Amino acid sequence: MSDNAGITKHRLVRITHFDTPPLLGNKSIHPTGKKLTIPEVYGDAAVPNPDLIKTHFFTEDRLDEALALRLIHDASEILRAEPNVLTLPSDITVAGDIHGQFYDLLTILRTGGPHFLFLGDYVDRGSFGIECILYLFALKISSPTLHFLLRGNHESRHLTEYFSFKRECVVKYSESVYDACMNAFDTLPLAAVINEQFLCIHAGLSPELRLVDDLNNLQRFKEISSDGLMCDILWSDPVPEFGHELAPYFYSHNRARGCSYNYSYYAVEEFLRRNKLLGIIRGHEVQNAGFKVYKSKQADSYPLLISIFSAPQYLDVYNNKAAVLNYANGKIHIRQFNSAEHPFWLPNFTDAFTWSYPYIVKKVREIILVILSICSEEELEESDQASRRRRAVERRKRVFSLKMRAMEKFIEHCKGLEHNLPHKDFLTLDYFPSLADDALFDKIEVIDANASQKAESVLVKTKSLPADLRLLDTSRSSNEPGTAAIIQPSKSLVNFLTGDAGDAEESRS
Ligand SMILES: [Mn+2]
Repeated sequence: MSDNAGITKHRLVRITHFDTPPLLGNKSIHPTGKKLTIPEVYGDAAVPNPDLIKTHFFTEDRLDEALALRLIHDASEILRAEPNVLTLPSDITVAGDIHGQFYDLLTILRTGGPHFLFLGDYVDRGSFGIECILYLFALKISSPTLHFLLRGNHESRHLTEYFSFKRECVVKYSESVYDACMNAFDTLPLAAVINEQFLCIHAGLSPELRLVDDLNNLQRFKEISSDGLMCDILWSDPVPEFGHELAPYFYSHNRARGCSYNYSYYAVEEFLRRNKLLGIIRGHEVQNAGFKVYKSKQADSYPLLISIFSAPQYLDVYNNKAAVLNYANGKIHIRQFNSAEHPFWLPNFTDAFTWSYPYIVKKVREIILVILSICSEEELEESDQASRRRRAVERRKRVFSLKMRAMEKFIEHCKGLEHNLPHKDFLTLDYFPSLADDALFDKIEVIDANASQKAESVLVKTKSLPADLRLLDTSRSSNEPGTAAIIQPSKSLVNFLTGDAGDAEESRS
C-alpha cells in the first residue's frame, strides 16, 4: 500500500472513486426461464443486440444453446483475425481480472468508454463466468473496434477444468458450449500497445521477451503452454520487493505460482528502454485498492508498472476494492469501485440437496453413535450380576450386534457417498432396517424403558430416521413402559436439526 500512498499527488496519475450504482435496489431477481434465441438477438442484422443479452442475464436467464454457440463462433472469427499484439489509440479504459463477476462487469462498463481493453481472466472463481464471456463476446461482435479482449491465464482448458468454469458451463449449458469457449479462448490476442506508450498484458514480462514484436512471432492459437514465452506473459508477477531490490537482478523463479518468473524493476526498466515504451499495465494479482502503482523512474514520469484488478470483493471473501484505468490526454485516471449485489450460488454450482448430503450424513452418523452409547460394556457387566436380567442382557447383546451391523453398513455407505457425490440412494435411506423387516428399533425402546435405569436419556428411533427421531427420558417413563415422554434433545440432535456452524464452516472450505 505504501506505493499507493501519496500517488494521488502524482502529476500524471489521478485516483477517484466511482459510485457503484444500486443494480438490484429493492428488486429481487426472478428468472423468467425463457431462453433467448438467435432470431430474437440477431434479428435481421449480422450482429447481436448486446443490451437484450445484458438484461436477460441480469435476471439470471439463459440463452438458447444455438445462440450461445453462434456468439462464441462469431466472436472467435473476429478475434482470430486480430494480431497477437493489438495497436490501440489513447482514450481507452483498461480493466483487469473479472473472474465471473458479471454484476461487477456491468459497473466496469459504466465507468468509461466508449473504448475498452480487457486484460483477461474473465472466467473461473465467480459464479457468472459464462454470462461474462457471452456478453463480452456480444459486445465484441457488435462493436469490434470499441471492445478489445486479451487472453488471461484462466482462458485455458487446464485452469477452467481445475477451477469452476467447466462445471459452470456444463450446469448452465453443455459440454459443447464449454468446448466452443475453449476454442474461442485460443483465438484471444496476447497483448496491446496503447498510443505507442504502454504495453498492456495479462501478467507481465518473460526472459524470452526482448522486443514487443517477439510476441507477434508466437503461434498463439493453442492451449497455454506450461513454460516459455506464452506461459510467462500470462503467468509472471513482479518481484515482491519491486523498486526496492537490494541488487540489480532481473528474474527469479515464481514460487507462488509454481511456474514462470518474477520480474524486477530492472527487468521492466530495461525492457521499456529497449522498446521505447513508458510503462506496463497488467492484471493477474488481486489488489486491496483494486490497483497498485509501482515505482516511477523519475518523480515526474509515469510509473513503470501498474497492476489493475477489476473484481471487487473477490471470491466474496476478500474485502478488496476494484479499479479500472482510463488513459486519455496523456493522463492516467484510476477509478476505484465497490462490489455490486449479485445472486447467490452454492459452491461448485451444486444444488441444495447434493450440497447438504455430507452434513446430513455426518449428523445422522453422530445420532447413531448416541443410540449405540446406551449399550456400554459397563452397563452390560452390571446387568450381569442380576440373574433375573440375564435374558434382557442377551437380548441387548443381540440388539447391539444388529446395530453394529447397521452401523457398519451405514459407515460403508457414507464413505461411498463422500467420495462419489451425488449418491441418490442416500435419499431412500435404504440401508436402515425398516420396521417391517426388523423390529430392531422397537426392541431398543422396550429394553430402554424396562431396564436402563442408569441411562439418563436415550435416543430411540421409532419410525424412520431422521424425521421421527425421539429423545426419550427413561427415568421419567420407566413406570410406564412403552409410553416414553419427549424431553430436551441431545447436543447431537440440536446440532443435527440446527446445523453445527463450526463443523459446516470447516467442511465447506
Ligand atoms: Mn491471472
